[in-house]
Amino acid sequence: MDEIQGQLMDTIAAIATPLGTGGIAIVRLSGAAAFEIAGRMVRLRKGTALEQMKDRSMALGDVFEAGTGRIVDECIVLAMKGPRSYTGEDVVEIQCHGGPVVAEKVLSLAFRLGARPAQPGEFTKRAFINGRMTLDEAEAVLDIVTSSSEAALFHAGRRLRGELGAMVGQWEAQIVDLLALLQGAIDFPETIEADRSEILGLLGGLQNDIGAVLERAPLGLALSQGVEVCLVGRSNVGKSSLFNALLSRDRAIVTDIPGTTRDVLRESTEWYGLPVVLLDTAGLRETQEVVEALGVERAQTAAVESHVILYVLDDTQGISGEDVEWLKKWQSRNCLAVITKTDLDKAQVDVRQIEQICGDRWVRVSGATGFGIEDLKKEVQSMYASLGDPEALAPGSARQVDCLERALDGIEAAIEYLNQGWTDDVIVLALEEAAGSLMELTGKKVSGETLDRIFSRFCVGK
Ligand SMILES: Nc1nc2c(ncn2[C@@H]2O[C@H](COP(=O)(O)OP(=O)(O)OP(=O)(O)O)[C@@H](O)[C@H]2O)c(=O)[nH]1
Ligand SMILES: [Mg+2]
Repeated sequence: MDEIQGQLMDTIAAIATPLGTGGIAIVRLSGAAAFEIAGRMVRLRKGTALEQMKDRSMALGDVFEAGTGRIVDECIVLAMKGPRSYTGEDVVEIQCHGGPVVAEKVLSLAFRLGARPAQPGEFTKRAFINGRMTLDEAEAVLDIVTSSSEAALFHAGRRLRGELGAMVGQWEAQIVDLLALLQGAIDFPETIEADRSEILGLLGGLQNDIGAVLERAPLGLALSQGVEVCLVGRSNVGKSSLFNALLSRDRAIVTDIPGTTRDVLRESTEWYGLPVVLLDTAGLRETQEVVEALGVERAQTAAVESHVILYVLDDTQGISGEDVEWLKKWQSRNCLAVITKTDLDKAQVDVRQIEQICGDRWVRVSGATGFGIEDLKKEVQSMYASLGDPEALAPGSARQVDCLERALDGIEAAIEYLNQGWTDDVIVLALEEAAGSLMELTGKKVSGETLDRIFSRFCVGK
């Protein structure tokens, strides 16, 4: 943590609002010299010094260029003294007019007076390092900023308010108590005896609780990162037309030439509250053409790596032997057969044949008229709705899932050792692993490398 603490010496600055024209832009400074730097670039209208501003107060002022004295813009200054600020340090926010030139100019003045450019997520990283939030809460901040649906927003909100962290903290405390008991029994075997059946009961409870939260992980990850839905099928069946219809815009090139799509196209969207990343791919076919062959390879990889496969069939052509092979190969995954071009009334796809492979997981649509498109979205959304209540508490990142899985492994190992009659020191080792993994989740125990990985995903200014 020392190396991490060392980074806190500088005063950082960044524009906290998106670049572009708008009502206001906010330039944010954080660090020991925030008030001093802001005081040398903003003159308050009431005539008092900015450094004297009371904690959590605001004042009208003018940003001026040191040296020339030229006024850059009028502004509102917000003063927040550490430790009761977002970062836990002294924070000054300068609200100027919302134009990119003015905001950049104000920021450049802060840099000239000694602030350094903030790295992505550095304000939130400082909040974590200064104990203003736990690591799972910091991750929730990012999920709120990037949430692409209301369900995702509410889910991240619960985590930002520390509900997941509090639960994990309780589990950790229970394990730490057990560790103290076991350690006592090891050190003072004559006076302390750990009741093994009681410990087994407690560990069984923890196993159930952590297991229940882990079961909701697919839903939590879907909400925070989006469900990857991949359109695949033979060439020219109408995948790109569906891609456009599902996005309600003309995103992918559509032609009647087989092999039109080459690369994988990805677009974010939302279907009935479910954040979705939709993928369009090259048609699956044997080809000697180098670029197309690479595209076909990528299509298969994309399908396998996606959460949901939409296998597209052309209703004017029917089902080929290849279609049957692909459908059989992917039916154990979340695969839905999508029969398109139904507007042409050819009805060549034998639905009974589809049902034999996919059961009731098929829909009829038309990329040209939009028929069935909403039903298709609802069908995918319902696959996820069946995973559980979207408002229920669940981990929101692969990192959190990994920590919980390792904690569960540790607990299950301890249960096994207890049942097999191993000595207390072996059980202690397994439980230490479990407690350590839970501490990693909330950030009580974390490496600088993990922090860098988490915060590099943030934008500058957050
Ligand atoms: N009438 C009708 N024509 C469609 C429909 N969907 C696609 N088409 C036509 O079918 C042809 C192929 O459509 P695409 O969407 O490019 O097919 P694709 O599967 O993406 O093709 P590749 O990228 O080559 O694999 C085009 O001429 C489309 O206009 C549909 O629902 N109805
Ligand atoms: Mg295409």
